[in-house]
Amino acid sequence: MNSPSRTSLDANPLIIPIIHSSANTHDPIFIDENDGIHHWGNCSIATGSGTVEDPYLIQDLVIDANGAGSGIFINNSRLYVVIENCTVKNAGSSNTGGIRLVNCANITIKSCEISGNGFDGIFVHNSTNITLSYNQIYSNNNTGICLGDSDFSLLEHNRVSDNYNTGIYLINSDFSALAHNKISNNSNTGIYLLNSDFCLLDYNTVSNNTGNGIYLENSDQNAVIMNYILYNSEFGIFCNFNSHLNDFQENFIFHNNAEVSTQQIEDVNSDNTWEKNVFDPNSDVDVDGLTNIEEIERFWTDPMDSDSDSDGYSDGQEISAGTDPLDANSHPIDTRDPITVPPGMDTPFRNWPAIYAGVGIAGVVLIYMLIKNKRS
Ligand SMILES: [Ca+2]
Ligand SMILES: [Ca+2]
Ligand SMILES: [Ca+2]
Repeated sequence: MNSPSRTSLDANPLIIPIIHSSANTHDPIFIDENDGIHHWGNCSIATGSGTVEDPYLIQDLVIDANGAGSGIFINNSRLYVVIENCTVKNAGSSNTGGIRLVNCANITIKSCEISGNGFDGIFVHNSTNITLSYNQIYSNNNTGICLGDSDFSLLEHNRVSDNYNTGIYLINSDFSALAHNKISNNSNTGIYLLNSDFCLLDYNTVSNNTGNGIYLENSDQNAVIMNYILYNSEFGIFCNFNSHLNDFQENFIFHNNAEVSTQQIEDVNSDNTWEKNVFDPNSDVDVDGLTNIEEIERFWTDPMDSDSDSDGYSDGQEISAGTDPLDANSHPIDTRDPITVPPGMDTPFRNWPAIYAGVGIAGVVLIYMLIKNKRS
């Protein structure tokens, strides 16, 4: 196998999946379960019955809102709904979303392309148990994803880029999990938590945003772990006043705030925990022969794991040999010198993505709190 030729953080396919092309154009969709006309039972485009086993399904549509209202607006719905593989564009310019959810629960939006809308890409208000995954949300005129007064949401593997305000904005939204999202080139903060507590942010890449990478204001007891925070114009992480008992661990925070100073973080409080964060792009934390920045930016290997694909050969050995450090079936032919993983590189947090499905967001947050209490 040829040596990987990977040079762009933006192109990393580990973070962004391929979105299927959509085909069928459709008018904007409005659902209101409290409305005698616009309830799910009258929505001819949706299949399913709204149960967990058979959710209402809106699929494979191209929706152009023609500059007014939202592309898909769901109001007062607690039935189970999946919106999948839709393209939504050109929503109006005030309090709209490409997709807007108000007073909703149990809705999943996945693998949708949401761009060129006049306000937020996805706008969720006063809702719970909302899942946003594998969406591409870009070039919207305000925030990419805005959650207001919405607890217990899961945002994973979304690409949120080139929006004209903050990338992901949580307001009064507790117990939410943001994992494996790529948040880049937005014209304000990457991830902004305002009055939002007990959230988990892990394995996100937050890069090249115009403001701070991650900003916490009046937000307590959040966990910010194993994120890559790079090339943001202001601080990598800014923990503003009245943000207490937050936990910042094992984040890689490089090349932020370059125009002002080399200071990567700002925390005006004294009771937040900062442990094992990495600020040197050119060190080699996992001792595999590749620098942190090479692993993150060029080879997309795990800078905390010397053998990213667990095939017995270190990432550095594989790059030198021209094999793929992200494919266990590709490794050097010579098996005489397998590496051992340096002790202390594993942490309980590394397994969290795998247990989301098993225990849900509340379970993950609970486990985190138990670990934290045990350690303190
Ligand atoms: Ca390394
Ligand atoms: Ca390997
Ligand atoms: Ca390999």
